[in-house]
Amino acid sequence: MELLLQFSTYLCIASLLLIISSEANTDQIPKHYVVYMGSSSISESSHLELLSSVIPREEKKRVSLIHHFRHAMSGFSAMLTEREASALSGYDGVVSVFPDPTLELHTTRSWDFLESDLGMNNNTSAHLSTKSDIIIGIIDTGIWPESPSFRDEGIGKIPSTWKGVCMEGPDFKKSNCNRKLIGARYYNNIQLTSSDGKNLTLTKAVTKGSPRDSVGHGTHTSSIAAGSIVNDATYYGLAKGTARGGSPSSRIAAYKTCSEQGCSGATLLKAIDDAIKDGVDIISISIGLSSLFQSDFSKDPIAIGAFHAEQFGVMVVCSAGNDGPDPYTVVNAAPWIFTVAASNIDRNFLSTIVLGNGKMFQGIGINFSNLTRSKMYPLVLGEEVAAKFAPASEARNCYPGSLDYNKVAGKIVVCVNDDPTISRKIKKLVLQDAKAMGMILIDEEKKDVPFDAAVFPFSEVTNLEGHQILRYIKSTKNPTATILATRDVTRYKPSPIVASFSSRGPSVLTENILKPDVMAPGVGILAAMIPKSDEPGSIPIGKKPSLFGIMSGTSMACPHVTGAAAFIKSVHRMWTPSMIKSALMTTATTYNNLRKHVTNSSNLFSSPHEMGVGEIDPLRALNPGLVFKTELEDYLKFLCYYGYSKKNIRSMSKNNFNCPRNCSEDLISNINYPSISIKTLGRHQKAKVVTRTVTNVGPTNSTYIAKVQAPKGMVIKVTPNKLVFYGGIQKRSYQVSFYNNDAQSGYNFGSITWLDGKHYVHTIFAVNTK
Ligand SMILES: *[C@@H]1O[C@H](CO)[C@@H](O)[C@H](O)[C@H]1NC(C)=O
Ligand SMILES: *[C@@H]1O[C@H](CO)[C@@H](O)[C@H](O)[C@H]1NC(C)=O
Ligand SMILES: *[C@@H]1O[C@H](CO)[C@@H](O)[C@H](O)[C@H]1NC(C)=O
Ligand SMILES: *[C@@H]1O[C@H](CO)[C@@H](O)[C@H](O)[C@H]1NC(C)=O
Ligand SMILES: *[C@@H]1O[C@H](CO)[C@@H](O)[C@H](O)[C@H]1NC(C)=O
Ligand SMILES: *[C@@H]1O[C@H](CO)[C@@H](O)[C@H](O)[C@H]1NC(C)=O
Ligand SMILES: *[C@@H]1O[C@H](CO)[C@@H](O)[C@H](O)[C@H]1NC(C)=O
Ligand SMILES: CC(=O)N[C@H]1CO[C@H](CO)[C@@H](O)[C@@H]1O
Repeated sequence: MELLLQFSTYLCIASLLLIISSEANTDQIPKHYVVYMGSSSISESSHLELLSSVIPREEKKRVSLIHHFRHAMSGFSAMLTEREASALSGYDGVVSVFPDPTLELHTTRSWDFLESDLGMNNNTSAHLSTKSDIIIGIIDTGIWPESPSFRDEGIGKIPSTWKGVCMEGPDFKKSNCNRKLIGARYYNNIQLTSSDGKNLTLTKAVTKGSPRDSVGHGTHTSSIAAGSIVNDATYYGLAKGTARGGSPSSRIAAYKTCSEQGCSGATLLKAIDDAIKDGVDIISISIGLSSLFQSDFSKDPIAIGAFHAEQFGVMVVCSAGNDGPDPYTVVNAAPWIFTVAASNIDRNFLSTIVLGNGKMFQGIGINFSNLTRSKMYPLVLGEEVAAKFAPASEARNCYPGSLDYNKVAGKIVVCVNDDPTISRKIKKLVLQDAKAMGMILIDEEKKDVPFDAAVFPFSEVTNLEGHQILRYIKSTKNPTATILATRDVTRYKPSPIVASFSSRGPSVLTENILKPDVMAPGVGILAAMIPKSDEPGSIPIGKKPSLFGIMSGTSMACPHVTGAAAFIKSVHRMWTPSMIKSALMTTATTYNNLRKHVTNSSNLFSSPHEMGVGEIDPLRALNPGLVFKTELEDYLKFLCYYGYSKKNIRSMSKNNFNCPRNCSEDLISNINYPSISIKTLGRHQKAKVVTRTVTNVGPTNSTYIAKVQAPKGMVIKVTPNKLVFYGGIQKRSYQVSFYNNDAQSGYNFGSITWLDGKHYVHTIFAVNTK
């Protein structure tokens, strides 16, 4: 949506300019472009020379770098016409040139959810006792430094490896940084100011910037990853408990690149470059391109930035996106990115509906309803209170303008959710505006994500319960109901389940890497919030704006994994990003708290395309036994197999890397990744053989035996199926052969687990059989 909005704004500007300057062609109007030049070390003046070689002399003003990427990677962004951009892309050393894309925050403001327990494991003693000098860079909407989650009591000196800054703004002072929030940067928005097509100049935003968060997203994600321990955190009495990040003693550096409207890709790339230079250990990005407009890796700022971060030993963790449950919606799917799907947790929020006949339904939602069981209110369907001339289909859905306010006042209205473009929040506002008493929403799809209706009585039920309520309404002359205040229930079963909104694999870019990688809590997460009071009715009467808020999205799942990775890194300082990723992947669980296989929100078996290899278990991940190291060479080979030109791959690698002679897309399955994906395997076709190498990080002398769980109709062999580590031997390789005898066509899933009696090293595979 945001992207579309951006596009149309741009078109508006563009057509305006056309009218003013009739000879200007759209492809001659300069736009913000990113020019990516790999790892080459080229000076600013050479970049400027490059620019002036394509920009006409009379438009010299445009020979200026908006962003200059010069630490971890090489390149710049500038205002270019389409023709100039295309000319530049042919130059030596230029890997790609692409228009600055707008990326989305992976949460939706209308989804204000609920749930607490930032802990991924109830046994938190291990997390809490660890001192951590790990620095987490959060690239997001900035930070609200006054939140109790960013206090620095009990936290040691600022790590000596920190080389960043605390930028000031009108509402942000150097003293807002401390030993917890050690750094903050912001980037000015780029604005086009011009009245003619030729003299388009650009000015940095007139208003002075600041790292302060005015959206809430960055404050929330930062506190999930590394918030300090805050006792008695609550959202107006709900989800009461201790709030804390996954690694409460890690440090936070905030990079503000986004506003509520989205994020400039060029700015994001600049922030990644800065964060690497500043000395962060892990970068957390709850942002991505829209799944509808995914670019190739060489034109995706997050993929480019993460590739170079990896070369500097900096891990990049990203959200998978909120475009589920359709397949092929996962974003941030490059193999050097840790891609996170979202699950619920074992807490839910029930809002009881009581009907006039005494029947009760446990709907889901957060509310501060002041209704009681002793008084009932008239109950109507949206279409029964439709405005004159409003189509019944719109009134059923409680669309804006479709209801007769006089008929709605004082009643509880039942609405359906046929069309997801009108959000729950809008329907609620319609009814609240009409002075309805409350709302019952029938919605199969989003019920797994509790909606925060604040003071308005609200409850959401499935189609099954909805039918019973409809039957009751039809069965009586004066149907009545009430909706009681929300209760939070813990130890909710089953959990985890895959959130319906979580984006699904496989990746549209390559099906030979399994994505998403893992799953973490992302539904109804209680974390730090900016205390806002601008929305009427969002705060219960007599209460102050809450310092904590409940949100859902893969945006919230991502920093859980960031915090877990920081926790592991604080114990295993020398582990590389791929070792930490492997440890979190091979120890993840595919079982829920009923000891059954994890399901999705339709109560069906959840596949690795929904949840990756499973829900993370950070305590187990401390001691994985064996790890898969994915090295730079693996990633460069990946690019060769994927089809990048040898010239571009050379630009991206520092040392002169040569692609293998034989490159084909199916060799991607062979890079040393902690999971296996095979895009196609024909029936009775020669067995597909994949090699993996494990590194022993457990006891020096150990023996592992492979246990295979094969899907029906497939023959899977592991050779050797016993790995012996002794003396100086740390690494062992093995091969897995996949043979399709008569497997059912489509994706088949299974696992190979290495066991030594103490550790299990669980690897998941996905094979698309034809
Ligand atoms: C953690 O487990 C203990 C019992 O082992 C229980 O008393 C406590 O309430 C649990 N805490 C949370 C936040 O679930
Ligand atoms: C919690 O974790 C610690 C350290 O991992 C362990 O020693 C302890 O037994 C655990 N306690 C519970 C209740 O699981
Ligand atoms: C562009 O701006 C310069 C001065 O900044 C002016 O002299 C020139 O006429 C302008 N060109 C057009 C096409 O308006
Ligand atoms: C749940 O998984 C099944 C397949 O196992 C799929 O058909 C269904 O669409 C999924 N539902 C959701 C909400 O993801
Ligand atoms: C509930 O509170 C609202 C104000 O938020 C008030 O207008 C209404 O009368 C109250 N309803 C009942 C039943 O107390
Ligand atoms: C190249 O790879 C293909 C498929 O991966 C394989 O069949 C072929 O034998 C290889 N050729 C050489 C020369 O290695
Ligand atoms: C490991 O095995 C070697 C013999 O292969 C033995 O010499 C050594 O003591 C063993 N080390 C441990 C820690 O058991
Ligand atoms: C979360 C929630 O709903 N809290 C309040 C709802 O309203 C009742 C009664 O007014 C309160 O007791 C709850 O604390």
